[in-house]
Amino acid sequence: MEALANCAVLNTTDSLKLSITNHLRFTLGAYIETASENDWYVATSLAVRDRVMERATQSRRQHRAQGVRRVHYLSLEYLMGRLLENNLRNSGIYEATKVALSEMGKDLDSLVQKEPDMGLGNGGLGRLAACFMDSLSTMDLPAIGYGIHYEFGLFRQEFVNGKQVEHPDAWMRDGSPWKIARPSYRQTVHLYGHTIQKFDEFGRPHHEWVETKCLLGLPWDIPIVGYDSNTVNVLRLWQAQADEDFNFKVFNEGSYIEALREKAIAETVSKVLYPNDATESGKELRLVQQYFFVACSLADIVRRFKTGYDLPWSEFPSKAAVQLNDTHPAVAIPELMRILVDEEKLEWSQAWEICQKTFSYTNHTLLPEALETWNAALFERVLPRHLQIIFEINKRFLEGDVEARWPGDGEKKRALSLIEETGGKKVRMAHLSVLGSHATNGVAALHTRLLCERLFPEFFELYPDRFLNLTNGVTFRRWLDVCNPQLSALITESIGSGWLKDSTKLIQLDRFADDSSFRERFHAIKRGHKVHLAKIIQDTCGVSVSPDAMFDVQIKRLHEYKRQHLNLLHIVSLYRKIIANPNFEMAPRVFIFGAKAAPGYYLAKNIIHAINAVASKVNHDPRVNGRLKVIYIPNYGVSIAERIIPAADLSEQISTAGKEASGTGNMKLALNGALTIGTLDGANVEILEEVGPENIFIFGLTVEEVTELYAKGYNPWDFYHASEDLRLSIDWLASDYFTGNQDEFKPFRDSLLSHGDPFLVMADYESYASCQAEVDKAYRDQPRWQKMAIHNTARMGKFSSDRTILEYAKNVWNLPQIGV
Ligand code: GLS
Repeated sequence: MEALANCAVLNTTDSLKLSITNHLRFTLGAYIETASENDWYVATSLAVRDRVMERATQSRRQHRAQGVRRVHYLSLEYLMGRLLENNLRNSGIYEATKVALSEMGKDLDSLVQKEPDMGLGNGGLGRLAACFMDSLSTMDLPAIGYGIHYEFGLFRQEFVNGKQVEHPDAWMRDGSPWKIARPSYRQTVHLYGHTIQKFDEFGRPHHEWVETKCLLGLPWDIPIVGYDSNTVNVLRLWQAQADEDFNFKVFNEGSYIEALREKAIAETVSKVLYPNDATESGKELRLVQQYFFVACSLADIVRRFKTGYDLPWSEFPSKAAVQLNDTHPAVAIPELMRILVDEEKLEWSQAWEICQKTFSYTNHTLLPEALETWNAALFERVLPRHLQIIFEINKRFLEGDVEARWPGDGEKKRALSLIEETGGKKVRMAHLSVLGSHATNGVAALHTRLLCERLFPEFFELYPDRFLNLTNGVTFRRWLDVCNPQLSALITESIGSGWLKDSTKLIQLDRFADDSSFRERFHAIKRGHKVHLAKIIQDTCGVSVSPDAMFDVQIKRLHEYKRQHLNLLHIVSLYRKIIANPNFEMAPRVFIFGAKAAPGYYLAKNIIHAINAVASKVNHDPRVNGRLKVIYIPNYGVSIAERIIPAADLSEQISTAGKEASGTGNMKLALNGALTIGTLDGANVEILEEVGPENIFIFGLTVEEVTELYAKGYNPWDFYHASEDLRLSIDWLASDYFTGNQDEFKPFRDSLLSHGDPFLVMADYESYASCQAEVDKAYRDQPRWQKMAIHNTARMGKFSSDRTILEYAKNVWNLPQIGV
């Protein structure tokens, strides 16, 4: 690989062998003969890391020397998965390392499995951040990712009698070879305390934040290796530590135990990731986490600006762009104002201009329950100065732009205010994010339209030019090259290399859909992955499934709006039909689920239990006779996704229209040749545009039809009475048949009937079931299905995160691509 020519000598098999054995002997103190598999994994990772670090240092130097603008990606979540194989393939030394290890009697593929997933995120939002980090390095963009070094990532899921049980995920109990401590860049963070007004010698007032508690932030750097590029950016994660000074005082007062208790409390700040996806939690610790990582990151950015350049503050935005990944880091806006006004003594208006030029904000959801608000009293206790600043921003905004545009209009002021006044004062973090940024984007075309029309209509009216769409994407390296190297090789053989870095080239594969020998090879690769997944299913679930059945996959967080229960009702209906008619004909299907529910989300957990209960009946019922299997793979995460996605035939993307901002699993599955059954929601709309209506299965109400239905008055009972199939399926599921207890799935049934069916499962059921019948017909015509699958892979070029990131770089950050 040309980009690595300068270190070619380091990348030979011999050099890698030497490096690995040196790490075994000198870093780990292990004998080659007796080293454990884990030792070999660590030594191999360190050998790779050595090669990568060299380039990380070079990248940093070059970025500094050229004085380029950098983007700083602030995200509370990064769902990285495993790093070794990705880093090997991205840096072009996978084959050499495989040979080096095999010459020493080791199998790289099994060492790779030793690495625990770095699961510092909940779902799509966190995985998107990880894909973006990959694309930023690959596209040679100067970037730093900032986040929290959680000691415990997303919980490990287990099923006990079909119910979800959560266990801690101690992902770095044994350390991690990929992270490097940077104690010289430690930061101090202040919290709590109160503010006082002081006056300078000219009688001008200013604010001081005093009697605070302090925390330290220790940065850990993880190198991010680009594909076929020399740029290595870093992901910098902050770990909370107690401030020694603070503890000393208590020590000196003689309370040793109390001092250590304070220390332990301080360190809980980076202890654990909040396990809610797309829901707000409102807990004090969460606010402290948000501020902690934001304050550390901004201090780091400001340090770099002050030490790297001798420039006035007005130039700050020309060196630093800061992207807010959802509202979670929105407290960065008042924090930068505090730094500029209170510490650097800038005029308010100048500071505000700098803020708006620096920040940009991505909205990831329209769900009302996910829009973060903070109780003002809580906010004031934790961050008293920041609340004052937010009030001041709000006052100037309402008296300025809003009054000028809508003089005397109290309604408009209420709608736009950063403070919600009903039911106790609350800070609206989304409004703060829009107002403090020069750009706000949605993550798919439909989502952005709804953002402008429904979520922020007044802001959109006031500042239309600040809104734009940037449709999500996924990295083709992890989601094709790493997880499906066989397909990656077939594509390269067919259309040449280059498509992994320029995804528009993938369309050249389209014509191979008509080539039967290509179709056979494409199909053989899919079948190979299905055989592999069948083995995993046998090992983890104890159920045998046929690789010739259709693998129908729904993998994503468990949430009512994603409608796993719609899928389940259809399964129950098939089960009933099979039992009622022993000759019922259908293509054999394996329904595969993977999903974690937030631990406090009662109904989601009830749905998990229902899926498992149906699975255990269906899988053991001889009357089913191989036509149906239901599998719930426990502990869904990045690594298991890498096994499921290449093996999927059908991709379930069945959210209620208007609820899924984008989805990214939909892109990964289609890229690997799965056909989508989906609603016109999120990025499905754009997938339809790309693949064409003949290569996708669309059903259900559109956003407009959903609105109409509600306007008319939605009554789920109407649908219950109108469809015998639906009625029998729901009632059977809620009976004692599946668990022996007729109350077990009452919450499930109630949510769909007496509680109003908020996500329109009943309304969409018939359309879904008949669309599934179309899917069945298509699968039974294998040549047709395989053509459709190839068209899906070939037409996914748009959904590379490289495209997304280049759009951010051009339309939001104004960043140049820098070859290192
Ligand atoms: C999410 C959305 O729910 C997804 O539709 C979206 O693909 C993802 C990335 O933009 O962001 N928002 C969220 O809070 N969690 C998500 O996965």
